[in-house]
Amino acid sequence: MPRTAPRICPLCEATCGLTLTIEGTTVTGARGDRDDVFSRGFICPKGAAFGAVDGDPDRLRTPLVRRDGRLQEATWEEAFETIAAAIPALVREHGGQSVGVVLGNPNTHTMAGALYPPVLLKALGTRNLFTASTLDQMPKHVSSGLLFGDPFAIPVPDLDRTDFLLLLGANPVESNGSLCTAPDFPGRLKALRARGGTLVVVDPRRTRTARLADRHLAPHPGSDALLLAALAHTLLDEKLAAPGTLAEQTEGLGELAAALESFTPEAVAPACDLKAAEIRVLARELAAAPTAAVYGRIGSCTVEYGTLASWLVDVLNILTGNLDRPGGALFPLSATDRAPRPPGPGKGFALGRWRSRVSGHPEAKSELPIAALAEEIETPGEGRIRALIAIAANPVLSAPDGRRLDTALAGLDFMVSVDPYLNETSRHAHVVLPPPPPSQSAHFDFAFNAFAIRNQARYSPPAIPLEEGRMDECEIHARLILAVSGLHGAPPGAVDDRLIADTLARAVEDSHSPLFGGDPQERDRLLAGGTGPERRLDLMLRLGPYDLTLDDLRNAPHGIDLGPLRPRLPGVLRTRSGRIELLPEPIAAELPRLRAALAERPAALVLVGRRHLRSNNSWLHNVPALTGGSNRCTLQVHPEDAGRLGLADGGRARITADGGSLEVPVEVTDAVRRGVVSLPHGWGHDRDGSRLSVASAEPGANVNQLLDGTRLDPLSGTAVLNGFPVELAPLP
Ligand SMILES: Nc1nc2c(c(=O)[nH]1)N[C@H]1C(S)=C(S)[C@@H](COP(=O)(O)OP(=O)(O)OC[C@H]3O[C@@H](n4cnc5c(=O)[nH]c(N)nc54)[C@H](O)[C@@H]3O)O[C@H]1N2
Ligand SMILES: Nc1nc2c(c(=O)[nH]1)N[C@H]1C(S)=C(S)[C@@H](COP(=O)(O)OP(=O)(O)OC[C@H]3O[C@@H](n4cnc5c(=O)[nH]c(N)nc54)[C@H](O)[C@@H]3O)O[C@H]1N2
Ligand code: SF4
Ligand SMILES: [Mo]
Repeated sequence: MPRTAPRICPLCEATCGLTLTIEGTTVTGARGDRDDVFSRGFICPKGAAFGAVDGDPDRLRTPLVRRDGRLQEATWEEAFETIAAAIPALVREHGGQSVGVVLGNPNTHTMAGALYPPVLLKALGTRNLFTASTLDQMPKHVSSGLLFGDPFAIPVPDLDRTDFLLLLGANPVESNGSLCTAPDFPGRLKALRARGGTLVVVDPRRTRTARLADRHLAPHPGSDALLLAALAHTLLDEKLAAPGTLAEQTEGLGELAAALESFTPEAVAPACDLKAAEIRVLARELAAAPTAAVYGRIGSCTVEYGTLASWLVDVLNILTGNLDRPGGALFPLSATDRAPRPPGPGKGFALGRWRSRVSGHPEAKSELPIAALAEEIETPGEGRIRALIAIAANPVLSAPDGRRLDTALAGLDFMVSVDPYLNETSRHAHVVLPPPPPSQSAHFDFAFNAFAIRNQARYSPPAIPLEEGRMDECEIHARLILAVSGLHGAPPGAVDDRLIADTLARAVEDSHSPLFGGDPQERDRLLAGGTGPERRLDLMLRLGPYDLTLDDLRNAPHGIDLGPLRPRLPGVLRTRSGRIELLPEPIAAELPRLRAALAERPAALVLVGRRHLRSNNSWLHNVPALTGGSNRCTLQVHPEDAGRLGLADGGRARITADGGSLEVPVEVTDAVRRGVVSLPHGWGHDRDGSRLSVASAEPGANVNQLLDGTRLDPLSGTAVLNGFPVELAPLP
């Protein structure tokens, strides 16, 4: 008899509640959970394919260990013994820096990825940390760090209540949203318009999101910072700025007008390829809306002025008085956030506390640019990365210049991959540790609840018991930490016990903590859950703002609603001044670079990316239900550009940029603007030694091979993945 079980979907940031149908130990179906307090039954084609993703026959079932140069099946004991024999010795001889750590996107979709990597980094004592953030949202962390003193204090648009949404460089109808967790984002955009609100989309492509909008502006890629600066300039110049009570909490308001002086609509119009008049109209509409939110994502982050654009998004939210008010952009308060404490000055946020060894890139949020990983492995000298631990990461496809990284990874002394697939990256490992499929893992959204448009908490226990021979991903991480620390063989629960004891010891001493004053051992005995990670989740909930426990979540399988977002200023601020720092020094120092862009002539042809509804970065191309149809790796070219260059729809072209050239199929479409071509990322599954039988049959081309890793947003170290110049030529 089939049974059902709830499971939060881990396939994108929307975190929809699913109802899985299970026969024996197989997921045979998935539908939206109508009772889920947040997603209310919404599901997309990826969630509907949960069973196929979960049951992909190419998923690894056992660890792999390299013997005689070949990866072969091994026991867990052998796998961890191999790690224990390699890493501690390297650290002893060459120091912790000799081990690099790469963390990929799915870490934000697993409990293990939230709970253990910080412990691993501490155990190794390495500063060589590289993550998908420097291919993604690092500019937003940096701007929030500078403005609010906390890189995780990222305001999210109040989608369900706003009157006006200005959305830049995001296509939530296909991506389902990012840094704005909102199940059924498309439905919420339609509802915004249905209640009389306005949606303006800024994107060089006429996306499915742009098609829902009242207005679509298609500027030249990479020019968002200029456009946003001109909007802010207009608000100040036309005396439309109305920060309201935010003014008292903000430093630097008075200096802003001078800092943005050059960025008049007329001055930015040529570089943006927009009309000055339409920029002025937009600024006036933004100011006139009863409530409004400005929101920027990938297309405003992974660009040349990503940090400035991210900063300007919140400058506009502040100037219009919309930051921290219902209908504007608010700070969520998740169930595992620290319980609020009295406002006051904090430690602030510093950039560039250390630099990368080879190119001297400044750290941001304790990370180095992933675009610089290959050179840190290849370049000889003290501090070279000799071993790598990659967890849920496929940088050979997701980061610039995969061919160079391929060669670098092949030259490592030792590499571990925690990954369910043998793919472009993990094929270089000496040990591959495969996590179980998501149906066999418990789930809680540590990351995305902190970016959700409604406060809520949901927990999914494993829908299916762990299969014989499998190891829970939390246990894999804990054992990995023990193995690299020279403690191989100790019980994995020791890692959690130690953390719980430390946290409790601090909490009982902290007068602002909900657990202040008790006896740590007694508190420890209260923690529910059979496993270390469950006990840690329980502790975080008890230390959180809502007086919740894990048992509360267990007793509410469809989640607990914690209400709409509420104003949180000044409590969220951790700046040294205890106020919003509107014009921080690193930003002011970047503005001359943006000013210089006013005079630059845009390249004749630049490339931008795109996402398909049935994709997820590099790792869902192996699921037949999610491939084919329009989900193909084609180069979209505007008809006029195609005509000028002699390209035909369905033909092939050679595309060339800094990092190399690719042969790609051409799709002629006016969905991209003139002077812009679009190629999706995550393709290029044509490398030997991987086990991706479906994906390798239709490999596609790796767009990141067009980059050489030198184009970065300087403050955040984020790779410029959008708006870089390319050349195109037809192929016979
Ligand atoms: N040109 C271009 N490049 C881009 C982007 C772009 O827009 N344009 N987008 C960038 C962005 S936003 C991101 S986030 C990065 C993503 O970059 P990465 O994180 O490097 O890549 P992913 O494809 O998300 O997958 C990472 C790996 O996680 C594995 N995995 C899947 N599920 C699990 C699990 O439960 N546990 C573990 N341990 N592993 C798992 C997959 O098999 C895969 O090997 O790509 C970036 N690259
Ligand atoms: N289906 C699907 N969903 C996903 C993913 C996936 O791969 N597939 N990946 C997930 C991940 S890791 C992330 S980070 C999120 C990302 O979520 P989104 O930010 O919504 O990502 P994209 O769909 O890439 O949208 C970026 C848009 O920016 C536009 N753009 C490019 N350059 C510029 C520019 O200079 N200015 C402006 N204004 N726009 C520009 C592109 O045309 C594109 O439409 O999606 C997540 N969800
Ligand atoms: S929108 Fe995202 S979370 Fe929801 S079902 Fe689709 S992939 Fe899963
Ligand atoms: Mo991402």
